[in-house]
Amino acid sequence: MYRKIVNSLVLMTALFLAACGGSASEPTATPAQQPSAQEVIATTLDVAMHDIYFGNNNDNINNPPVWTVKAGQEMTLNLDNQGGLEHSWAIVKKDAEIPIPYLPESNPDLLLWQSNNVQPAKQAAEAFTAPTVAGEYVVICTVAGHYPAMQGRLVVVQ
Ligand SMILES: [Cu+2]
Repeated sequence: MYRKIVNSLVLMTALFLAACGGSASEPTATPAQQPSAQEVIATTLDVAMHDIYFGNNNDNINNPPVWTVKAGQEMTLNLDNQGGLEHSWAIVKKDAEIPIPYLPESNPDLLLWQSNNVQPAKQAAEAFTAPTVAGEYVVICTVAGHYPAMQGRLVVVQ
């Protein structure tokens, strides 16, 4: 009799654990990692440059790389030119119309800020101040003809 009760308790415990185990497995599944705003907003931007696109993929027109910064933040821009051509990184004024192809000498007023040109296979670090007005800004390479193939987005948050 005693053994039967013990067996029943063992069975019930096993069933209970099995049931709990089934439901407990869901919370342990990897949750979607939503980075907090503080994790996203850095004071340093690392930008890879290629011929002729920013970032890792040659699809800047359809899928421009996005860099998020805080309005008015003093930023360090680390440019890594992995290409065989010179490249730059320039912030276009909000809602400005960018001619295609972009020619640097013809439209200097379009830009809020631009880096110096980085020579092939060279790196450069520059400082700039993020725009003070929140919003999305187009970033372009100002070397003649590289825009629109070479572009990104600077998202400025308050
Ligand atoms: Cu370029």
